[in-house]
Amino acid sequence: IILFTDLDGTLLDHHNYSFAPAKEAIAALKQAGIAWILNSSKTLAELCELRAELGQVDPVIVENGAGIAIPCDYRHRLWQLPDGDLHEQDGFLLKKTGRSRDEILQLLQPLKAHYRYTGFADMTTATLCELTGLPVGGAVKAMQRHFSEPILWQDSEQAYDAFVCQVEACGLSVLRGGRFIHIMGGADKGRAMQWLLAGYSHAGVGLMSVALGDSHNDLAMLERADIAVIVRSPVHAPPQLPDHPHLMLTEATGPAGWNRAVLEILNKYTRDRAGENN
Ligand code: 2M8
Ligand code: MG
Ligand code: MG
Repeated sequence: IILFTDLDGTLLDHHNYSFAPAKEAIAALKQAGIAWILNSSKTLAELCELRAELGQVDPVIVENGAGIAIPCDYRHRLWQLPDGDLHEQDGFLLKKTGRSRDEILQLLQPLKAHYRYTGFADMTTATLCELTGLPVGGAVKAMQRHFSEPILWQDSEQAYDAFVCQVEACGLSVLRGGRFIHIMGGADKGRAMQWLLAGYSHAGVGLMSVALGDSHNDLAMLERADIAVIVRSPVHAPPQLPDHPHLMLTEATGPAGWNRAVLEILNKYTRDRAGENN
């Protein structure tokens, strides 16, 4: 078993970013030695801080799948390093899967005059704190982006549909998070998950994958998982994932829902394993 999880609104409370209600399941994952991968819209700077707080030692996927960071001292846990250019940075082997933020900003430039929205590139730290409830240090880290541009949409829904068409015509894509729209340069959480999974499969034998998320930007990851868990959001309707053969929707929101779902899956998994061994 291997677990991929979103953070904001999923493992972290949408409003106060606390993971306290999930502590029991986090301890159970560690106890079982199961790899758990943070797969988030957040930046590497934000995730470095969170890894320390969570005591998480496995790889992380940053900026909605646009970057994959494997700790340098983690090589031995992977069967093989998946293909692709990796470069070393801050103690991680880093894989970039999409366009750079500079390229994205350049492609967006001509659209700016036609729609009302504010991107992180044009926001002050104070505004970002106000919009997200992040402390100043957290907002500074959220702004250290390399492969994606979140925007706050301030125009009509109709204008939004036209905007999405134009963004896609530029070769970019749009993912909706809990608060922002993320403009992406060809990456998503599902593709990054797939790439990393290849490193864990021995001779093509894969692990059973579990993914947890709360928003539209999690769908590509949830679709690829053997067990998909939609964590209920206190602020928006659950994203639609029709036809998934093994889908759960949590009763509780955020980290409380995460906690119960992970414990339930772990209990079942260890029961099945015990059954196999008898
Ligand atoms: C942004 O991401 C969330 C993900 O759902 C959103 O779109 O609402 C990102 O900027 C991330 O870096 C930041 O930590 C988060 C804070 O709420 O917002
Ligand atoms: Mg989320
Ligand atoms: Mg997220």
